[in-house]
Amino acid sequence: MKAEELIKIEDKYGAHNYHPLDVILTKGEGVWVWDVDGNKYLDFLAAYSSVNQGHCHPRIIDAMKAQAEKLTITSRAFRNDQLAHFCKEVCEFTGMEMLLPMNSGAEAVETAIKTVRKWGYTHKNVPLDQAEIITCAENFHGRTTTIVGFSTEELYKKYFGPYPAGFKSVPFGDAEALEAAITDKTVAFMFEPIQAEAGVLIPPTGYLKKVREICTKHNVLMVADEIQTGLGRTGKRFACDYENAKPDIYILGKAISGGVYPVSAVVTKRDIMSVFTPGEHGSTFAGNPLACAVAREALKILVDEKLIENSYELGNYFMDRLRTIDSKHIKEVRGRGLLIGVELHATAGGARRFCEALMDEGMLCKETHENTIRFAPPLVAKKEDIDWAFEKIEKILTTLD
Ligand code: IF1
Repeated sequence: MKAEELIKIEDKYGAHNYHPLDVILTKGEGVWVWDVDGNKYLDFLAAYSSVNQGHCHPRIIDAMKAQAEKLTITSRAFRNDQLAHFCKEVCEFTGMEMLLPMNSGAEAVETAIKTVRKWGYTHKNVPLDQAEIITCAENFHGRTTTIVGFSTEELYKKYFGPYPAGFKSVPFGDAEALEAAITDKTVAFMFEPIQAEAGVLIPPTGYLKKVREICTKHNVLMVADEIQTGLGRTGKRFACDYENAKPDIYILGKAISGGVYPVSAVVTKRDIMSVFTPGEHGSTFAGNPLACAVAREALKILVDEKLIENSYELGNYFMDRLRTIDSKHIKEVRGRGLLIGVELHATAGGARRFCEALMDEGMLCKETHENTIRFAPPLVAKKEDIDWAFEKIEKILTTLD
């Protein structure tokens, strides 16, 4: 079927909750994807940082096929022989003690919210149903009704209320505002160590360390949403590692399965995770053997192929090169590892037209918040891929008016 026809049908029968670039992909391998007309593109979005291991990594696909032929799902009514390994391996990788598996990122965020609330009632004597969670302005943690309720972005939340109580907002990067917002009822501070959706915003140096100190001082749980920034995306295992600030809870998703299957998780210390008793939380699909087998292989690849180190080195190399571009449109290049934002001036006419022009050059990326182009290639990218992309980016940023 022709691309135009597919677009027509999708627009007729599919909800219009996205505004995708009109490229219809049908195949992927490593950093490359192909459209239905046979055109090849370098994928510099990596499905919002989920295919960090590259598209259709043969080891992940083999693990998936092998497990699919054996056993796919048992539900948690019974045990399966993959879950134990998955929990142990992720705990060892993160330096944590216990894991609760879920499917989507938003579900893991919801799980973390339930965890810290129950912890507050059982470990901190917060009066029942009065727990407060502090979040950041311009956060992005997902799309459930609870999560959009504490979003500060009108597009994500308006018309979807009423919203649950129990959330407070402070400016991102402002440790004093966080400390001032804490009360006896505060159970947690939940944040992204780099705000990706908000435009790849990196907090001031020392912020993460201060957050750690403040949370410890006030007996408030530090909950890092590393769904996007974790597992090597920013050039370290976790974005929090840049300041050796270890949170009490990591929320993980996306690349934990290499983007091959929806897998997410909350990982934390034993005394915190121990708040859950049987029946209080769960999901039909969470922790199924297919998910666990895929995620186990994806995690091993990050280590075996040194993708975290690669992200660090190539990210710095890429940012150095981007900073040499002499374009009237560029306001700032910022990022960590291979999570990079190029913010354009308000006069540039929005980032989307640059993404569209890059698509015509054979490169896929996505604007975020109007004026920022985000570059987040799979972490298996090589220097030559970055150089290839750089030529295109430089061309577009210096030739478009
Ligand atoms: C969409 C952005 C990326 C996330 C963090 C939780 C979730 C996400 C830090 C929820 C999801 C996605 C979802 C995607 C767009 C996207 C995104 F542009 F909105 F910000 F990646 F950059 N925490 N991020 O980034 O995870 O439930 O989606 O598995 O279309 O909504 P999910």
